[in-house]
Amino acid sequence: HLSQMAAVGTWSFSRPAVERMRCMLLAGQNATDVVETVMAEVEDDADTGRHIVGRGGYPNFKGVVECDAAIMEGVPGRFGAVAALRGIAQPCRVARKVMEKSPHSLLVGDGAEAFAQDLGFTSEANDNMLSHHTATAYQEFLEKNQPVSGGHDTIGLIALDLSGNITVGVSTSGAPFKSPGRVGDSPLPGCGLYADHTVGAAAATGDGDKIMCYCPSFHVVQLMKQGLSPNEACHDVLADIQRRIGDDKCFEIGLISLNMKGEAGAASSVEFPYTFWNQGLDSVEELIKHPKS
Ligand code: SD4
Repeated sequence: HLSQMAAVGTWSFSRPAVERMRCMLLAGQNATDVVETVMAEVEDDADTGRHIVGRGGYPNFKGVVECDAAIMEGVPGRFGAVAALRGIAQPCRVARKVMEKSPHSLLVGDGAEAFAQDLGFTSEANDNMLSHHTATAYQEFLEKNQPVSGGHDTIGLIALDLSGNITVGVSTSGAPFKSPGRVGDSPLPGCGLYADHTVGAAAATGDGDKIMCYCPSFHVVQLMKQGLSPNEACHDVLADIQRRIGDDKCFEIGLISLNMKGEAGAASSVEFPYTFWNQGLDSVEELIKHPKS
């Protein structure tokens, strides 16, 4: 039985990434390779990630870039992640190695870097992890002690391949000028991402210090399991958070999801563009979620 292929990504800047995923899926590549390869390209490019992903992501308040990344397949137990990882330009590739080569599921900091080096990854000097933009922004931060605004460009990608495999990946350099050692929602299963091959997958972006308190990606997948569409599930999860903390007090959170039929959905407390393709579409679409839509 051949499934409907599909790909979804967070924010407008994921459009070329989802375009690449489309080509790779149509060429018969499997969902995990597609997510890892495309995500690694975004991570390694100091510009496409718009300053919150991998190389070219904002550093912590000591000026050091620390990345979180995770990958999860729909198959039970297939999860790997790294957090507060320094000096590695493609953290999602290390996350996949954690999933495949380590008895553990999440490695952090120095231990994650040592694991990566053992597997042949080269650690880079922090200067190579900064871009002109982020190095300048960090100097301004030191001078004015002003945080950057509007920095939500974490990449979340979900792919569904021809054989019906679903994989979700998330990668981020986290909150700009965060405390060293700070870990966000992105590498935490159920928070930044979740997948279940009987149902679908979901990913989150936004204020990770808050997002991780609600396990929204797990919740979205559970609601789809109960029969909700990807869109309904994302909306219900957001509405549940808003009900609990007060509509007007809601933090920034954007959710994307994809089910095994290749249908996508999203919901967000802020204006949230996301990009989507499935076999029924000639090209990748950009859709925009507004807080009340
Ligand atoms: C974090 N959730 O580390 C991430 C940040 C993010 O778009 O999504 N930015 O908190």
